Amino acid sequence: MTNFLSLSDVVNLDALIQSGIDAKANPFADQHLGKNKTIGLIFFNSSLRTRISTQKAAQNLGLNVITMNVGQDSWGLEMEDGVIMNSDKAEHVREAAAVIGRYCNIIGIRAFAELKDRAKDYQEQVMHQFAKYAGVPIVNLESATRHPLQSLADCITIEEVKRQTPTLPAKPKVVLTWLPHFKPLPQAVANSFCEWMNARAKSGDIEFVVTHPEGYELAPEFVGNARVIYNQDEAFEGADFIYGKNWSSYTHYGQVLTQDPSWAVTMNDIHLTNNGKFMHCLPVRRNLKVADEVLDSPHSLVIEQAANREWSAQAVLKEILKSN
Ligand code: AN0
Ligand code: CP
Repeated sequence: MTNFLSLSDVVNLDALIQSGIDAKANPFADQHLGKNKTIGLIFFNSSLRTRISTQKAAQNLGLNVITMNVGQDSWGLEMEDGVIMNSDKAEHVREAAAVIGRYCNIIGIRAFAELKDRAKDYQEQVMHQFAKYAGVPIVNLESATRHPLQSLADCITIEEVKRQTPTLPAKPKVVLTWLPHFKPLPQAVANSFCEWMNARAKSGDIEFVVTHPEGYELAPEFVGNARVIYNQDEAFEGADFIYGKNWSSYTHYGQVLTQDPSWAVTMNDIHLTNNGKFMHCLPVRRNLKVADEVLDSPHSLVIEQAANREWSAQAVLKEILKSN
């Protein structure tokens, strides 16, 4: 593996999931791989889980870790080529990426969608500019359109529950549901979850359904062959896993079209499922998107899911270190 920008960088998904599960059982088995090497974690946006879990995974592999918040710790970075740099951005990504690439053997980058210009966000300029000019492997810590380390942790979490729960059907039903929120959020987590769950559905591991209000259709390249049901109750029937996430509209780009509270997940929703588990990438706003009674019940997997971010990062960094 050179870069980890999306699912397309993964050669064998089953093996990568298993590598994460193995890392959890034996975190320090590969400490030699990162010895005397350095990873730089570059954040254009806030983070709790991604920052700490990736740092921890890197340290488990023997890597040195440097973390930087762009614009706060460093200069603001210009991404556009050929512009006169007379804005508030004092440094160009061409120099910044090249320089960080001289200090670091791997670079992780978090850069959310701006949610203003759809074509621009979906071009993934920040990831591509860093990949072009850094000269070292790039890891996506959530980009404008994807959050693959989250999706890998989600796959690990579902796989673990499958192995621990013999009563689950051979192909558990996984439902991605939109949740209400007053602020426009990126589509990245939902896009990636669709991408990775469609792959799991294709290999016969799960059945995958997406539910959201009209107007919240995700980009067709991410929805793929998933079944889309606009009625949330109908979608939840017999579900084994409910994955909640808010995203802003893709078609009316970046807009909040509804805040309908009936889309929040409560125990009434869980009762429609097959004793289903609730998943969310976090951070989650309690009682706006999901009720306390769900998050505080044995149905919730959110803490285990966040814990698995360490093992998803470790599986990916191990692959990169082995092949570079
Ligand atoms: C971000 C998002 O929706 O993309 C990060 C989630 C991991 N969430 C918020 O901004 C609240
Ligand atoms: N799930 C996730 O990526 O969380 P952070 O934004 O806190 O990193």
